[in-house]
Amino acid sequence: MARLPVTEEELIELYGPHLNEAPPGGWDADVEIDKVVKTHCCFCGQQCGIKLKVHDNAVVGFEPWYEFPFNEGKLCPKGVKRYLQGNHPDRLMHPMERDETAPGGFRRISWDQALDRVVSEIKRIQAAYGDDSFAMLSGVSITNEKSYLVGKFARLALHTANLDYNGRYCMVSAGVGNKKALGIDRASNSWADIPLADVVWVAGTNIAETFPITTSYIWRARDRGAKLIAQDPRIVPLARTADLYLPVRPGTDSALFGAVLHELIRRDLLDHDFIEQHTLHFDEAAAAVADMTPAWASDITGVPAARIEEAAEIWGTAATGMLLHARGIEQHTKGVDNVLAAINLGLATGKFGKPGCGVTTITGQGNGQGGREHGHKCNQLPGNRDITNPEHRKVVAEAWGCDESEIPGAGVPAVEMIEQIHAGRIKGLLSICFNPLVSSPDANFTREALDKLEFYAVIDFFLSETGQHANIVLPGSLQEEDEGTTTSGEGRIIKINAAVEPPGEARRDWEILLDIAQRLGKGHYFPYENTEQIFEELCRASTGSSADYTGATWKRIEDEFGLFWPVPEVGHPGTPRLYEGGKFNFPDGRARFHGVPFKPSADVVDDEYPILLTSGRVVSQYLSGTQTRRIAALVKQYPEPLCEMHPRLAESLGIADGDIVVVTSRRGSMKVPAHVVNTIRPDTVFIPYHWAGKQSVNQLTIRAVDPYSQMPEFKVAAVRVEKATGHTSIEDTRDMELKEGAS
Ligand SMILES: Nc1nc2c(c(=O)[nH]1)N[C@H]1C(S)=C(S)[C@@H](COP(=O)(O)OP(=O)(O)OC[C@H]3O[C@@H](n4cnc5c(=O)[nH]c(N)nc54)[C@H](O)[C@@H]3O)O[C@H]1N2
Ligand SMILES: Nc1nc2c(c(=O)[nH]1)N[C@H]1C(S)=C(S)[C@@H](COP(=O)(O)OP(=O)(O)OC[C@H]3O[C@@H](n4cnc5c(=O)[nH]c(N)nc54)[C@H](O)[C@@H]3O)O[C@H]1N2
Ligand code: SF4
Ligand SMILES: [Mo]
Repeated sequence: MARLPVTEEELIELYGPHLNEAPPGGWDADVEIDKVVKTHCCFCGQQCGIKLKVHDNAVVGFEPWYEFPFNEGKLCPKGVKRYLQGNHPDRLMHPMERDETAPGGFRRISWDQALDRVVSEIKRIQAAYGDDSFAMLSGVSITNEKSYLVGKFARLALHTANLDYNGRYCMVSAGVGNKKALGIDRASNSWADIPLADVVWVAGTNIAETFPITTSYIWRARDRGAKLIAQDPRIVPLARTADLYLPVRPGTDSALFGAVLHELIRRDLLDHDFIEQHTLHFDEAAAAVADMTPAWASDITGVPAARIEEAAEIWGTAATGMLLHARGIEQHTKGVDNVLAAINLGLATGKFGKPGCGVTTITGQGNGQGGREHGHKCNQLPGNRDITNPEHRKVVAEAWGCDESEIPGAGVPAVEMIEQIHAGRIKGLLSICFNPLVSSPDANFTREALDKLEFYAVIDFFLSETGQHANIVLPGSLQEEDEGTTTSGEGRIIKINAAVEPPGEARRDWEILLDIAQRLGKGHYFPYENTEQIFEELCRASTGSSADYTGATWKRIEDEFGLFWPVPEVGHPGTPRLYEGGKFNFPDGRARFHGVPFKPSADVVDDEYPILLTSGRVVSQYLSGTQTRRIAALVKQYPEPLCEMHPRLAESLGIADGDIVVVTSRRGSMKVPAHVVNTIRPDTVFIPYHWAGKQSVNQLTIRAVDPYSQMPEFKVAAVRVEKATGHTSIEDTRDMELKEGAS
């Protein structure tokens, strides 16, 4: 095992001396608790219920919240330790302005100075280069209320078309696929359906590490005798217990799904009545897979033909079944194709709209579901409406009290936005809740882009790696410092309760946005006194849309442990399971099959770059790591990135476990210790992506995107791997300068 021994000294060297110093008064065990607040975990899309313990305006501990039905008190390591971040000494306490002469590169300024500068730069840049030259990037760790507000703020206060969000790297391929095939972008079921499935198929998701609480739902299905199929280039923990493991080569899932559909047709394991009554275009899907035999797919995917046939047999003969997928099949230039190919399998066998049946993406980010409904995306208005559709624009203009002509058109998606910054077309940027320098593909390019901005302001509670490039830093709020709602991966709208006030001069995110709008002379569009008023407007704006919150109220959400949208009218009970009775969200009620041809990935292996690199997560770290790299107990669990590789590959390259290796793609290079494990394909290496600078795997990834969703291809890059030469130690993996254009 390559994991390095981590001493206290090493931790301090890596992360500074203040890793989780106790707040004044000490941690939980020693202090009297002023109050206990029922709320939810700030991290992943499961949004587990948790009770936070508060003392003297600091969160000092937690208790399980057993009554909350989704997780019934269970939490993963991140949920258990989340309370430690709020008191971290890196917490931003006052606004700052870039000043190269000041220690750390920033000097403290007042809120008035900071906001005046932000507003004058917005005005200057827009006057000189046009409104769209000032862009905004947002994220979905923020609540529904704030997501809605950001959408309206960017369009009406900044008056820019160029708003996009970090879900562009997360949920968009699933979103486009869901809307194209089913008409609604939401998980097809509440998780209560998982235990009712006779087969659970997990494709491209490391559930035990990324959605740990979902594991218990799958165990319940297995207790009833359900079969488990796992499709992943790595034998992830859940796959180790699977009835059928499909060791798919990265980037080839649509070939595998296609061959399964081919087999379902060949063996006539289809639900003909369902196809006839509730779907369209089956013939197109069938024609596309006519030549996709298991033998053909085996060559492409590396999965033995017999296993592909067995998958078809298990899925096609089971009375009920759920297919759960996540970024492993979605973060590709054919992410949408993969999603459509997975949905085809559900439609062909009638596995929708019934207990224990569905094909469902597992939403990643905390509010990755709600945040993709309320107008955050570059081409979207609230209620998951289309910003280019005149009808949709009219409805939203009415809800916003503006003239339709005031709403700008579609802007550019995140990767293109970074490219436009690089090209000098976008000159100014405001970001909230996004750390694109760590999380975007091709990090060297992103860094160059950030340095070209004439003005950049960031709203965050820690100074992220991206924030270090800002001209103005505005200290915003942690999740537990504000009130609102999120929508979990199940589609359950839940209530986030404030436990503490923002410390020092930090302010709630939404108040900062309102203040900027006011100073831009657009305050009349944002007359809110609290976030509940924003929620009420959001619900009204969603009426009649494909993400309908009309009947939701904060009170009902709290009283009923959440509400599953659509809630199309007051008193409506909510909709845990979509598509009941085979009714899909199109005027004719029919789901759409899609013909999905197989396409290769953007980055191809050759003699120079012969190995496939894929990237993802480990259980103890969260996303770009801004938050979890500041929590000592989580850092200790997996302190730095490692490069997983199979013993056979390691041997052929003369690499032993723990050796420092150099991984080089056509875009960049990094040094990282090897972690030799027999749970990965021998043609593939895996590096988790939670670290910055020279430890960032995104130095290697490619900017190619899916043509429908503009999702970047995080899951496939061609690389070469070599043992580092000369005397190389772990320090070199931390110190190596970023290389530009390694090829
Ligand atoms: N601990 C932890 N949990 C998290 C997060 C976190 O950062 N840390 N983030 C949250 C968020 S925002 C997200 S999006 C989710 C992500 O959740 P997941 O999608 O489950 O996580 P990943 O590790 O990105 O990728 C999942 C799996 O895809 C596999 N994979 C790679 N390439 C391919 C391929 O071509 N085909 C197939 N079939 N599989 C492939 C990888 O081996 C990996 O095991 O996790 C959420 N939960
Ligand atoms: N190579 C590779 N790259 C990837 C992925 C991968 O699998 N491989 N996965 C992609 C995926 S799925 C995702 S979701 C993205 C995520 O990428 P990011 O969205 O960039 O990651 P986060 O760490 O969530 O960054 C959010 C920032 O917002 C701040 N923040 C969090 N909550 C709040 C809040 O309430 N208010 C304010 N003001 N700020 C807040 C945090 O401190 C942090 O600085 O990364 C993507 N990048
Ligand atoms: S599973 Fe997700 S929501 Fe639940 S405790 Fe872990 S990180 Fe938090
Ligand atoms: Mo994500």
